Amino acid sequence: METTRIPVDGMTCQGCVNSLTRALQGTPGVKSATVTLTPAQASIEHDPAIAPADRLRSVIADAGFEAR
Ligand SMILES: [Cu+2]
Repeated sequence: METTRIPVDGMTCQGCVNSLTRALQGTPGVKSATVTLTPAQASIEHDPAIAPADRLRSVIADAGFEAR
């Protein structure tokens, strides 16, 4: 298990935070995800063998946000 912090652009409200949290937590290999607006980022505890950082970044993009 590994923790990765990814800055996220495009979130404007708590609804964005909630939907991104759900998308990340619904991803296989993700144990937990904490998303905040300030700072705008996602902190994700994940198994990199199942959910590598690249996969997490594409989940963020698919949810409509931009992983920096
Ligand atoms: Cu929003």
